[in-house]
Amino acid sequence: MKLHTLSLSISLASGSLAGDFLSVPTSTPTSPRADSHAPIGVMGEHMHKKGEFMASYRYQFMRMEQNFVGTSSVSDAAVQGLGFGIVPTGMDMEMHMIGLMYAPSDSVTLMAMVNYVDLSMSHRFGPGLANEFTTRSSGIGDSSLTALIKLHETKTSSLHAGIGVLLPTAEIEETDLIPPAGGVRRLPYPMQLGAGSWGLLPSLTYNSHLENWSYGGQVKGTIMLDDNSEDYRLGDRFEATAWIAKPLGEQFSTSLRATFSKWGNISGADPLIAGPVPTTRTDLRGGSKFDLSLGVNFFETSSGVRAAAEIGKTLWQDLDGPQLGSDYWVTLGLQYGW
Ligand SMILES: [Cu+2]
Repeated sequence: MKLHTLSLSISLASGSLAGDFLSVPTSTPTSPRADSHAPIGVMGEHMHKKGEFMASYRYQFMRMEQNFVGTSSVSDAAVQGLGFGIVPTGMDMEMHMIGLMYAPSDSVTLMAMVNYVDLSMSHRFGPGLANEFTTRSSGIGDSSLTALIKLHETKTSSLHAGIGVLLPTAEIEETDLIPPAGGVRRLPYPMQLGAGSWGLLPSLTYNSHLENWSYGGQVKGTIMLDDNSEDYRLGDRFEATAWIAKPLGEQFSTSLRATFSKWGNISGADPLIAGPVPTTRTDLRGGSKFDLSLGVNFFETSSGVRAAAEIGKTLWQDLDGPQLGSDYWVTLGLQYGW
């Protein structure tokens, strides 16, 4: 039974499919395959059987550096030359994501997620950009509640929709010492910990599990529904991703994934966010990018514990800038179903 739980913590459809191929009766879909879960950077990509729970922890690190205007990278001096006295030179984003899934029925899985965010951004300023400083912020980020609804299922494939609500839990009044401003100030938009708005999170996910490999895809949106407490709303976001995965032995699988993301500028403005730096501009936040990522999944069948890692690199980006570009990211995750 434990095995069933594990496999189910993955993907209903994938479970039954893989089960078939492994000569497991379809009535008790078991999927002792590491690739029955998508790469760890994808969320809400599997459903559960009635009565099952799954808890997960994900850690994500993202490195941003190099300013872009459109698809071209620009030097720090060039950014200064555009009239910005302070130039962001790099940003590290760390996210701890706790998730809980529960299936009240075979056709509906509920998912709750809470994020803790840790940000730091380095800058240069002054004549010859000779001075530097770093700002930091950390705390509760965005949270969400999502229902995943099964739309279609065959022996080898499944399709489900997600409809989620983004909760306005993110702390967006973060401050830190800004030396060129001579004191502690409200930090610019990308240093705030999330949207702080109500939002809608629609998604559509397809999974297919064949005998020797699997593939899937997901499209999802983040649509802001109102201005946050500081009188602005982040731009909507759209993401499309597709992956292929291959089992390696009994407990491992590897994956290759491509992701396209597009997000808008900020509407409204926080009157406390000001200064001669691109990160205070609401019209220099939007953009789009294309990432390629490699992943590995590990599934310890006797304990039901899954561990996974994925590393991604941004290969192309088109930013309303000057805006710091994304360089690479790493996601590590642990999942346990019961
Ligand atoms: Cu799950």
